[in-house]
Amino acid sequence: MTKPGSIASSASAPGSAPRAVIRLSGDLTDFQPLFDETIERSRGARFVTMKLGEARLRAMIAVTVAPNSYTGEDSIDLFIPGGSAVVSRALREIIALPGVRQADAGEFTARAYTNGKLTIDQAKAVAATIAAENEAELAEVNRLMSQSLGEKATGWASEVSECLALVEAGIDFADQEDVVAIEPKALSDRLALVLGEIGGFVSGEKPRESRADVPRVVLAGRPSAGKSTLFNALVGKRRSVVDEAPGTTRDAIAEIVQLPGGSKVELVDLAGLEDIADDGLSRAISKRTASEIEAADAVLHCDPNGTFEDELPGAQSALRVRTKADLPIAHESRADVDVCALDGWHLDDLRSEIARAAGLAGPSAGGVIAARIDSALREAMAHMQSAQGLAQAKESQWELIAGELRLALDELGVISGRIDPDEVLGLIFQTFCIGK
Ligand SMILES: Nc1nc2c(ncn2[C@@H]2O[C@H](COP(=O)(O)OP(=O)(O)OP(=O)(O)O)[C@@H](O)[C@H]2O)c(=O)[nH]1
Ligand SMILES: [Mg+2]
Repeated sequence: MTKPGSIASSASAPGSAPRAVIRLSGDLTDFQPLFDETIERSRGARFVTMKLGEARLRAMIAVTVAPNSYTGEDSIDLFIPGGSAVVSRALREIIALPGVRQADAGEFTARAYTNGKLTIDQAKAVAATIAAENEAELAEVNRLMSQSLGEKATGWASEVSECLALVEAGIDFADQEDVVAIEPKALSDRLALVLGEIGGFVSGEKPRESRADVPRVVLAGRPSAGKSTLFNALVGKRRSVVDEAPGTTRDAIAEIVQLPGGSKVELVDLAGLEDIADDGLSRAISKRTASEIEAADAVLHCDPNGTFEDELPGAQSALRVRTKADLPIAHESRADVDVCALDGWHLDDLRSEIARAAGLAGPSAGGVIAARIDSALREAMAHMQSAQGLAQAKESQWELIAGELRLALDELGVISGRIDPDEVLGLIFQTFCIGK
């Protein structure tokens, strides 16, 4: 999965600082044109003169040579004055060199993994430590790491493989009546042991898979605030009726929306909040709207004025969204996000904010990895349970049992890194910050 070429990236936080570090990895000769001096292929720190077009910059470099560097390749840590203009200029010069390109997110660590410098658990720990956004997330990642789940999953996978081998042997010798590779009961018992162990690892919370378990995010606000227009823009189709007349939406309309980082929410367009007219229908609509707001996991308070003076009935904290941001307002917006659903302005920002407001991990490595591991374990368990069920049936269907065991193995392989490393690797390394 790693692309060839030498790579470079700033390893410092954005902004100015006394010193900045740029990391380079790959082939030292690719980087040689950057410097007046010849860069010896030997470990150590030295002062050099760096070329920035006609200008010259004194810099310090720390060279590590393959295979003893972080990436396992020849590497240079380049220390330069930390002004952000200098850093971006230097990076531009570096990635303009033939054979050198900007590193992808996580690429240094991906290379370390491919070059055998890190185990998958260690690579995940790097990802997680960089990205863990809060204490709870870090604790979750630590829980997974400290129990060296990779090793355990390998153990479970080898037990399941053994069962599979026996089942397949049974199928191969099905015509020889006296050969029984594994009795259904024995198979079921062996799987039960593994299931018991895996069960201890999956988190207590149910996975958010079924539609009902996806967080519900409602759009609330005055009539004609632009809720339905925003809803349609986020959903990507004209699902809700839009009209200039206030009071267009009368009922709750729900659609699943994909968010950055692979998470999903159920977005709900609601009727506008009005002073309740004294008729049965209006009251019923208001009641429905209020109960949707109260039950929601997150509320998007839509207000084209950006003042958010309306009280939302029973809502916990709401994300303040100024709609119709193409229309000027005479005061400063007090919104968390200003959007225009007509041309899509800031809708990506809004999507990220929705993920955060709905309590989804979003695109951070810790959450994504923990969720992926959890879902792989659950899937593996489900397949093993089906295999048990099939084994206990009157006529054991060995072909189907073998199929289920193979699927369980695929899932466990996601964690042990043996069978389907690419997918999980891609996931891990993409969630890194660039420069790691
Ligand atoms: N200029 C501008 N107009 C918008 C924007 N979004 C919506 N509108 C217009 O505002 C009017 C009301 O839009 P809706 O999306 O139906 O508003 P709503 O909040 O769903 O209204 P109700 O269902 O009646 O509560 C329509 O005429 C839209 O075309 C926007 O971003 N900019
Ligand atoms: Mg509407």
